[in-house]
Amino acid sequence: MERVFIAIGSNKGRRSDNVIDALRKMERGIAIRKVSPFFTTPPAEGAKGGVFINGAIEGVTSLSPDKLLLFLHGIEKSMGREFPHKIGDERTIDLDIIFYGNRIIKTETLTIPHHRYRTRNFMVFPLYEIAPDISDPETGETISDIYLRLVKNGNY
Ligand code: PH2
Ligand code: MG
Ligand code: MG
Repeated sequence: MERVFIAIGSNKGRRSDNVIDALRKMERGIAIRKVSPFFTTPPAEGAKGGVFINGAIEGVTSLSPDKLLLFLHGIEKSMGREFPHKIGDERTIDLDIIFYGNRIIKTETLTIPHHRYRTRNFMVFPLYEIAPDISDPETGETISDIYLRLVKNGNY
């Protein structure tokens, strides 16, 4: 069993309904331990469409990293996401693995910790609410350190 953190985003359709639907589906493969508050966030990095809601969960799973990725993709597909993802597309649901235990993984299909989470308010702010004290296995910083850096740089 590994502890995992997953970022959740939606900017298409009934966003809060989509999130609840995704949480229910995730529980088929992940024992959810914590759910963060959800924030409304402006589309960043050229994303098209409307305002997002973003949050994160902490859970425990026996799925391997690759199986977890397939499991999350299956949920995205079942909720109308097109594959392969087109960069910037509006999405009913986006489920991204931020941490998988303390593992550092870099393959063609999977980068853990998430390759951009450290500079993304919409990932760090929810994570800070549920896991301020955990350390990034790659940099050793706590989520609190990363959060404070973003806020001090005026990124909020
Ligand atoms: N996800 C992206 C790109 N831009 N912007 C916000 N506000 N929220 C997101 O979840 C998001 C984004 C790529 O997955
Ligand atoms: Mg994403
Ligand atoms: Mg994604």
